[in-house]
Order: sequence, then structure tokens, then C-alpha cells
Amino acid sequence: MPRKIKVAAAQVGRVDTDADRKDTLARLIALLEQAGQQGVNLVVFPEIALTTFFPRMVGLDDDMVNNPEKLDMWYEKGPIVENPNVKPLFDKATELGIDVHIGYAELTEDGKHYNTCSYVKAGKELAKYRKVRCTKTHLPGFSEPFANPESENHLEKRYFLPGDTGFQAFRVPGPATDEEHGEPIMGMMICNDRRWPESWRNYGLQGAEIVMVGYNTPFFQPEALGHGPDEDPEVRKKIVEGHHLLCMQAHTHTNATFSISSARCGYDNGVSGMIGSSTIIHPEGHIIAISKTWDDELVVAEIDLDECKRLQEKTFNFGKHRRIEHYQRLATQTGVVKPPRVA
Ligand code: CDT
Repeated sequence: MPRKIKVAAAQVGRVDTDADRKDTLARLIALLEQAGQQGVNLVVFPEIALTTFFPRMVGLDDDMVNNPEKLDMWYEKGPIVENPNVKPLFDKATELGIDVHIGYAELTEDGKHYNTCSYVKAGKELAKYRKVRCTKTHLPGFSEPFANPESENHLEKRYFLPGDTGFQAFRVPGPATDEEHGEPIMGMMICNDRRWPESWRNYGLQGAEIVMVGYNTPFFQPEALGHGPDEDPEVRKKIVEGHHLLCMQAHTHTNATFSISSARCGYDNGVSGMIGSSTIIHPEGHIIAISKTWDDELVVAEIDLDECKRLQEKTFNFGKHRRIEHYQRLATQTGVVKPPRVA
């Protein structure tokens, strides 16, 4: 029996440092209303969707980078579903009967800062994920700004603690629930996580049927990423978009799940170019729908979760085909250890 659900990536374009939060929220609500008109059940908003992508250095003044009081304006405090900065979005979603995945900077009651996303249904938070890739080794970005103020950096290590939630899949009551499968199984990750097979396999091993990913991905960062400063930005843009699609398509397929990826994109403050290419991807690995702009845009598709089944039962039947006796290195070794040289 088909298990159909209509999903959308709500891509969000340029948001400047001085953007009025109410205006930004109104843009998100407009996307939600479009989704309502198209009968969408689930909308996925990007990573840090409510403000500019403040961890970037370019376009932020020194005070913003170094003054903790000024910095806290970017974070959401208290339970997200009651937070006045975002509650009107959840209220509208409840009115339209739409579930929402949204990324934001979180400040906990005990003063911890995380890069977080939540899954909210009818005003209730069903699940929360805090980005783990802000660790001292794998982090996207750095803790200290580069000396060159023109050099684009992402200071996630400075602004967020490594997440403490891990990759916990969860069930979502609603469409596509049936006797045989129960409620759909979903998982969340944030941006850089999508480049790591480990994040995906965590969800694959829990039988995830939809993986949601919000992202802010800059395409031209010679100093941060070590590519040539003289490289043609147009070429680099294609390479970085290619990495995004490669990672999304390959990992979606090898974990026999659908995925939805949603970009915060465009040139914040006119300087910080971040890619679009928000996608909805099939378990077979092909792109079902993709954004065409680097602006606010809703990418919609109806998907049938039953289409995960063939791969889950055959090619990627983990219980049958995984050989964990050969995978010990994956969980016991962090960095590269090369084999001894022959001579
Ligand atoms: N937001 C995020 O995780 N961005 C990273 C790039 C950071 S560049 C140092 C990404 O993987 O897209």
C-alpha cells in the first residue's frame, strides 16, 4: 500500500545582519502559506533560519564577534515552541496542519550555545537535534577570526558547543502511518553533517525513511578551505554545489531513505555567497525536485515512503549484509593511520 506524504524544502535567500527579525519571520510564514496552498504535510526550513548566518565573519563588526552580550541577540532562549521570535510560525503551521523542521541558534537555560534544529507538530516539539560537527576536530570553520578582515570565515567553533543529542531518529504520527510500518521514521542533521557517512548510517541503522538537513554552505573561502584565491568563483561555485549534491544523493541512496535538504543561501550583506540547490531526493539517489533560484523558494514533492522498502529489504538490508567484524576501525580510530612503508 502506498504511504504518501507531501513534503517541501523552504529555501531562504539573503538575510542581512541588520534584517528586521519580524521581516525574516514573515518571509518564512509566506513560504509556509504557499505550502498550505499546495497541501504540503511537512516543511523543512534551513539551518539558522531566523537570522543572518552570523557565524560568518565577513560583514560582522569586531564588537559583534567579541562581545558576548551583543552576540546573544542571535540565539533563541527558552523552549522553542514558546519563543515569541518564532511562535507565529508554529501557530500558522498548526492552523495549516503542517509539520515544521527548523534550524536556529539555541541558548539553553544553563547558558549553553548550540546550533540546533527542532521538529514541531501542532505546537509540540517532537524532536531536537544539536549539531555535532562543531567539534574541535571536524568543525566547519574556526574559533579565531582570520587577521584579514576581508577573508571569509565561519566561526562555528567559537559560537557553538558540540551537540549532545546524537543522531536519534523519531516517529511522526500523521500521514503515511499504517498497520504494517507504524508512523514514519525521521532523522535530522545540520549542514556539515551531510558530508559524513557516519551521520547517515546512524539514521540508516534506525530505519529512517526521511532525513532532513538544513544548511548554510559558502562557496568561495580560499583562506578557510585552502583552495586557490585566484580560482574563478564561478568554477568554485559549481564544485561546491557538486559536493552538496554528491553527498546528498549518495548517502540518501546508501541508507535507503528519502531526504530533504533546505538552504539558507544568497549573498548576506552582499558579500557572503552561499549555495542554493535545496533538494528532495529519492532512495534510489535521483533528485525528485531542486530549487532553481538562490532566493526564497518552496520546493515541493509528493513522496511514497513505501519506496524505501525495496532497498531496505534487498541491496541495503543491513541486518543481512553488514559485516561489523570488518568495521571495527570505524568506531575505534579517529584520524588516518597509514600502513607501514615498504622501503
Ligand atoms: N554551516 C556549515 O556547516 N557549513 C559548512 C561549511 C563551513 S566552511 C568552513 C558546510 O559543510 O557546508
